Amino acid sequence: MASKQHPKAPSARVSDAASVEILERAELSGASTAFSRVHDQPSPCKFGTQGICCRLCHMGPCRVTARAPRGVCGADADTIVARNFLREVAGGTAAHSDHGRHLVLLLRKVAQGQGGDYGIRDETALRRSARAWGVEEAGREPAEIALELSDLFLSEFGRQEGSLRTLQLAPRARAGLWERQHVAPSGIDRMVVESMHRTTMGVDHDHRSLLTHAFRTAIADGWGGSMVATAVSDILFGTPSPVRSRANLGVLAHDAVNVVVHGHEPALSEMLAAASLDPSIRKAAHDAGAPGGINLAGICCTANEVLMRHGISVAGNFLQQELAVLTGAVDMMIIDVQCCMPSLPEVAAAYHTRVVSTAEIARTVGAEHAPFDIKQAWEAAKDLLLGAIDNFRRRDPAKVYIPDHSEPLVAGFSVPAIEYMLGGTYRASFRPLNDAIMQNRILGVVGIVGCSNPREQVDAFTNALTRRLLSENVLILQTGCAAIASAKAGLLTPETALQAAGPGLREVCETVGMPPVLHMGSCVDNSRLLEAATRVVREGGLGDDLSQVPVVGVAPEWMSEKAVAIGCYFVASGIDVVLGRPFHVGGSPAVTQFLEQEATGIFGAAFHTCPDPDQAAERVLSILRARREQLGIHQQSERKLMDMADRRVFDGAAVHRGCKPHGH
Ligand code: SF4
Ligand code: MSK
Repeated sequence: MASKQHPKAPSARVSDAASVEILERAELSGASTAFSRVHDQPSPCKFGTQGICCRLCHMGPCRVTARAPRGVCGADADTIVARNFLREVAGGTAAHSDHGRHLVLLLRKVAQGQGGDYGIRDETALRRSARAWGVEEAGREPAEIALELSDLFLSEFGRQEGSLRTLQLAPRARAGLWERQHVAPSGIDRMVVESMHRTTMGVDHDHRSLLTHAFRTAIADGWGGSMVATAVSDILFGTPSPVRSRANLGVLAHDAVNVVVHGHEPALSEMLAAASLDPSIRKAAHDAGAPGGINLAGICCTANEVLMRHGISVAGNFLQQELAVLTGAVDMMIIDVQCCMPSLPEVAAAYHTRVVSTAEIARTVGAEHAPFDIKQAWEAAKDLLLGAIDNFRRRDPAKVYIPDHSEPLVAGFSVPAIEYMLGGTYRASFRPLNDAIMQNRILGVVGIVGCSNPREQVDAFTNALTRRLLSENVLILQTGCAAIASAKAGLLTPETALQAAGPGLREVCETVGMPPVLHMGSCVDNSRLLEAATRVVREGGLGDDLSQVPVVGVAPEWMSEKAVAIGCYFVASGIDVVLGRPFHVGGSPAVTQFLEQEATGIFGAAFHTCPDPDQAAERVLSILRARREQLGIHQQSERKLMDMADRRVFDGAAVHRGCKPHGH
């Protein structure tokens, strides 16, 4: 059913020209999209927004008001808000970590020779991970290493007692702090289960206790499930390195079969990427009247996975999933898990587009379901592509409108790739970055991550903040839909971004041949940001812990509970997080104070909420400057390259801290 006329023009609700054009057409046709439905949900429930609605038992639901400050059981606003917050963190942790588990199970099958068409594509990544997690690799066969490593990873999910082994990857000072604060997590699954137990009616009622467990659970996500997911993806599919591509709806093609992969898990999309190049598939597409063959493109983080490793183009980020279908040019949209809207089949019904779900745990009413069996992955991928080719014949050219907008980009910045850019093959190192920060040519490093949200103009906050911070000599790391937002704005090309960069940042980037905005992957790959920040600590000269380094995280347009978990593991790691949208915790001043102030006393970092990009930029800059001041590097240093004597001092300090770079 058509929604009410939206009071804001499409150009006020989305930022990029392609989305504006499609949204204008959608409104003319009365198509329902997130942009029209958000207008049908104009004032979110204030109890939900403030986190003071509880439906954890059937004496309720209860809502806290001035007249009724407690639920039937006696729970007050502090308890209810903290329980709701912890459940969000548990949900986000579960999503990232279950993704990681699926990959570990695949690695294990590969190691046992039962991985079907999958194999170990990156033996260097396997050996690097083995060394990082303390698995002997010298003189052993890849399969043997992979089996022991996958068993170790699986034990991290089920560990009942003691801390996660993967916490060893954090700086020693941070891991020690977690132990002292009793937030070092045990098994990843155990943390999620315990979160659900603590929040069930009549268990944990102390907001500090609940929130402390939220941070503990989030550490199990960032340093556990997500870190493992990234490591195993690199082993199975390759460690990303810089690659050129394009982003926005204009990557869809008139003369090719458009297959859009959407979701998060890379196993099927990797196989689709390979199958799309198979001569028999290309011939079938050609025979169907598509001289361009198969045009594989991505949405959301499945897009980021295949972009990072293959340069496959990006059709859009989260809020462009429906817009892609509305081009009338998508012959098949293949969805896996997370961030796939249940509305897709309804949007697709007006076109020939087939929406195909592939994950056993993720069904969508109205979508076709083609369960993905890894044992027949190659055949499954080819079958899907043949189905898309067949459907291409049903495409109605009269209904097709592909906006002529896409931007070039460079992505693929894994930590080894950054290290290589900074130091070259023989002296791959973060030293040049640390030196540039210490010399004040780079003010600091900021991770801009997260989603897009139809309650704000899509991508606007992310891109305004990115431009402003670049001009202030801040190196930007991006993941997820925020990275795609910047790609669509042309900010992921070295040339454009360098024009926006301040003089110090520009000079460093030009010297080492590195762009000032680095696309580091999907939302699960925020683990790469933790890894990069840890490398900075281990390189020496910028403190012993992540809470000292001039690094900040920002989630400008977040919407997912995964972003809540990510924010919590950044803060628990000692990295301040600026939110463009507040959490649903305003109903409890005590919870707000814990997250925004008391967290600093525990972790050395906290949350900050800044609902506009200028305010967010000022907050980020003040945090970076404060950290620089504490390190004593706030004055502009005389520019001086490190000589060997300096280097020995830092190397000695690193050894003293027991910090060895990964893989050494
Ligand atoms: Fe109400 Fe307490 Fe039940 Fe929540 S747990 S619904 S506050 S009675
Ligand atoms: S896809 S979680 S909208 S980043 Fe990872 Fe994008 Fe956020 Fe989903």
